[in-house]
Amino acid sequence: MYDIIGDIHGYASALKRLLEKLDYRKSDGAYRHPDRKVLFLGDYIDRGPEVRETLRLVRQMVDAGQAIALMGNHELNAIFYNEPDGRGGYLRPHSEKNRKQHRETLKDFEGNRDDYQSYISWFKTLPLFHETESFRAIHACWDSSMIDELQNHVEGNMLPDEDFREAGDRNTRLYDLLETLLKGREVTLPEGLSFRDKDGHRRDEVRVRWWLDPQKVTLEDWSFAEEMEGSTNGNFDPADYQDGYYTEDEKPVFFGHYWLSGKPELERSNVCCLDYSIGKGEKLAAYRHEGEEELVESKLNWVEWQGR
Ligand SMILES: [Mn+2]
Repeated sequence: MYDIIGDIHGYASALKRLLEKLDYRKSDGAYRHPDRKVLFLGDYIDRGPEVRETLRLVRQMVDAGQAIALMGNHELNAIFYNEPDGRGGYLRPHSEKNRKQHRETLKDFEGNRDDYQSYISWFKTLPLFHETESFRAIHACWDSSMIDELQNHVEGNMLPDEDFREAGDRNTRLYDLLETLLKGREVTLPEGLSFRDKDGHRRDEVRVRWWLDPQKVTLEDWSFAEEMEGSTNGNFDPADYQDGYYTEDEKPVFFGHYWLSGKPELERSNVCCLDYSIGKGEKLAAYRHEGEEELVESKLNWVEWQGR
């Protein structure tokens, strides 16, 4: 049985407090529980001050057989940031924006280049998703048909080393698959509508709640954009979005990624997002799963940020 833990983003001290709250204790070099294991949902790095300590702790648990650590989009970005593109640059360009996103990680590894490179190699071994009899887990978006497609590439839910170059090429299907599964499903807004993202950039591609039926919700409820700008004659026509969604009768699914705020709660009895924005000074959340098909809010646990 698993305790499933959301995005950590370099806040090792919060992770230790959460593990202790869940009755894990450190022995023989790793946190352990007498009869449970942890499933981490990815995004261990960037943002927080203790990236290296977070990675050490998570990897120790994985190496000791006490945890599974999935890949998040930040780990994938870090792989691409370090992977030569064959033309003198990198698959993820070292632009100001990309350097800024990775800054806290680079800073924490300053003077420890070998250690940094060893984690980059380790990231390549992280599984992209996990499924058991009783639940599913992925960093951002469970799309069954895309996961079926990904099965042609993966071995043991991991991408083979030699496929990362293809995965970092925007012109490949593999890139699209990882983009959706690890960064979430996005749709283009109807003409005339846009929104501003958290960095103030105007955008018309918006993340959507992929577990809701677009035929039955408003555009405001479906999308993650807080405030729309502009107007449209065409309005929102759900008939334009027939891609399917994660239905009420599927297995419980756990994911992180969406920077939720406030008191942790379930999205639905089979849908649980565990990213409660510790990376922005809020909470680190977990769900104690005991095999149930209907998730219950009383099994959510969390710790508050306590300052640096
Ligand atoms: Mn993420």
